[in-house]
Amino acid sequence: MYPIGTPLSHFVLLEQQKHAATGEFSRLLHHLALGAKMVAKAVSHAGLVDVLGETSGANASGDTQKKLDVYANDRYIDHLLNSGLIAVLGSEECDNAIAVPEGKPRGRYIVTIDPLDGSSNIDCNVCVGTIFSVFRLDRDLDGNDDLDQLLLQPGDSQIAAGYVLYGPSTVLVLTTGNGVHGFTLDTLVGEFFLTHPNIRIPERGKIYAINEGNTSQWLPWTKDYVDSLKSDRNPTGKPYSGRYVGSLVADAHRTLLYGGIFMYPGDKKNPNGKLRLLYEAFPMAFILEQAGGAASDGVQRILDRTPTALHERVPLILGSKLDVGDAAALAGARV
Ligand code: P6P
Repeated sequence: MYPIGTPLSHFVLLEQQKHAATGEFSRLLHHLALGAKMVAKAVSHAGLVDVLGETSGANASGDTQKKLDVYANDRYIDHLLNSGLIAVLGSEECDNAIAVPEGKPRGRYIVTIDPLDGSSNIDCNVCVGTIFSVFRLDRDLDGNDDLDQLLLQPGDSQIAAGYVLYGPSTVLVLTTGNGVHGFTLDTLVGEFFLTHPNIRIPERGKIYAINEGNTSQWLPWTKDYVDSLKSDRNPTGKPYSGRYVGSLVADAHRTLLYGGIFMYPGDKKNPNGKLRLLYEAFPMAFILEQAGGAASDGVQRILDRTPTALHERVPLILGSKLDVGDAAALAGARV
């Protein structure tokens, strides 16, 4: 257990020593943290610099790209590609795999990233975030690799995952497979400091998060489950509170710290839901499981899945183990 206030750079070095790591992973986290600091600054000044507003572009999922989306994507991608540690990158903002440019050093790490999640909330100053997963190849690339295919790694093969919440403070939540730890950015010092060591989610919570605007499209199990949470017909015997930000990182962070359940389930209109498997559900599932929670797609454990496409969507039921178990059982999951 590291003391509150441990700088992220120190935490990463201590973890590296614990695993007799080469230092490459530490350098990778440094580049991710650098990207986070730059995006945090841009997000906090968005209203002051002409960074708000939309570009004329749209991303692979068809979402209109906000200028900050593009800025955030460029910052993270530039830092990672210049690290010399990357085999291939995948980003919500890019249709296909991102290769390391010819002539630049490559490595064995794969990073998939949603550079600025929840960006539809930017113009009204609601929390947004960055979500990422890290995988590691057991070999160097050869000239014949299909980079798009290389991104489609199984959920359980993640070696690290994290998110950055750009809110009243900027918080980086990270797992490397040994628990979940939260770091808060001191903007004056320019360093992340350990503020939430060894985060554990309550076994059951009292808060549910789902977009009730989709009620008319819900499958019967979703309606039955949410109705039970809004009444005393649930294991707590009391109604849950409803909270929904509409920014996955904000809703997931509250769920991680306070417990309860977040759902973006499949429905009659979108059987696979809205959220993306590779760079939203996988990292959040790894983090929640490492904190003692759970993540299901309503049929199976999220981390048991292997993507078939970079921008594949997946139903997501995320949160406290008992709450996710209740919902997944109603959905018919093999729990
Ligand atoms: P809805 C943001 O656009 C996002 O991708 C996630 O951050 C968030 O959880 C979800 O979409 C919100 O979607 O349909 O409720 O607005």
